[in-house]
Amino acid sequence: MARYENIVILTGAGVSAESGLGTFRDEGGLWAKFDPMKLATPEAFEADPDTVLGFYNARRANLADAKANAAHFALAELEQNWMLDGRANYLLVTQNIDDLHEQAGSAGLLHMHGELLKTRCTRCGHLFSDREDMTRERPCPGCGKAGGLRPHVVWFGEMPLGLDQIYAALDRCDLFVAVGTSGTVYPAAGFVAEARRGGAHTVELTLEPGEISDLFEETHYGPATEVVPHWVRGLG
Ligand code: BV8
Repeated sequence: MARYENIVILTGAGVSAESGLGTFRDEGGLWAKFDPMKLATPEAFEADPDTVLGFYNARRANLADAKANAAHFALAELEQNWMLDGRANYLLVTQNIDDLHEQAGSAGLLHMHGELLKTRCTRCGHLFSDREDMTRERPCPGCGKAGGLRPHVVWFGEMPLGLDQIYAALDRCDLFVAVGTSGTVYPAAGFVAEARRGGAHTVELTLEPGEISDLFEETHYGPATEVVPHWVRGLG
């Protein structure tokens, strides 16, 4: 097994599925019940803030008793070993807005679609950790005004976070691993092609083949809590 120096890992909802958090496109997934175009867009928030805030308040409450699973812990362990071995770079990019990677101890972590446990004020920009319900009546702890609170998440049509850092990491990586993502949302779904352009070895660890699976040189299918720890243990 080659010795890799620069790894980028991209995770999606599948890594949190066995922690009880819904995925988006699987049977009974979140988007099967709610139409994302009605809820996860700035237009939806503008048109019906109470419904959009209610959707995120429900997901925030659901997150309260969710626990990191063996896949999250395996990725945190990989990071520790990677740095202890003196390898150059480790970056974990997650599309997920939950805090399960943090619970497992991941440090080199970038939430490209934002974080459900953070609230932002659209009036003053104040960004703060928050587990309470967001309502139009609740005043912002920063400016004191009500009516401006929204979840610190990236909606469809909004610019994902950290793209400069992500593309720089993709350009230099020699190992790219996608875990539990269907490869349907861009620009995240385009990262594997970017990594291949830079000559990286590409690995997909997910339940079943998705839209971008044929772009991966190595694939392992099955539940993340089995496939991810097994793959991490086998890594040279
Ligand atoms: C943007 C946060 C401008 C909110 C989310 C081309 C280029 C650029 C943009 C576009 C483009 N084409 C279309 C677009 C627009 C759009 C887009 O991609 N639309 C799609 C629907 C076609 N993209 C955007 O709007 C993005 N912004 O484009 O800005 C721009 C342009 C160019 C360059 C830069 C910027 C913003 C997208 C972010 C939207 N916000 N979430 C919230 O969570 O409410 S997206 C949402 O879906 C999630 O965050 C997640 O990231 C995303 C994808 O879902 P997955 O994580 O993959 O989950 P999914 O359910 O789909 O799949 C689960 C997988 O797990 C499956 O493979 C399943 O098999 C597997 N699985 C299930 N169980 C298990 C398992 N695996 C292992 N173990 C298990 N037990």
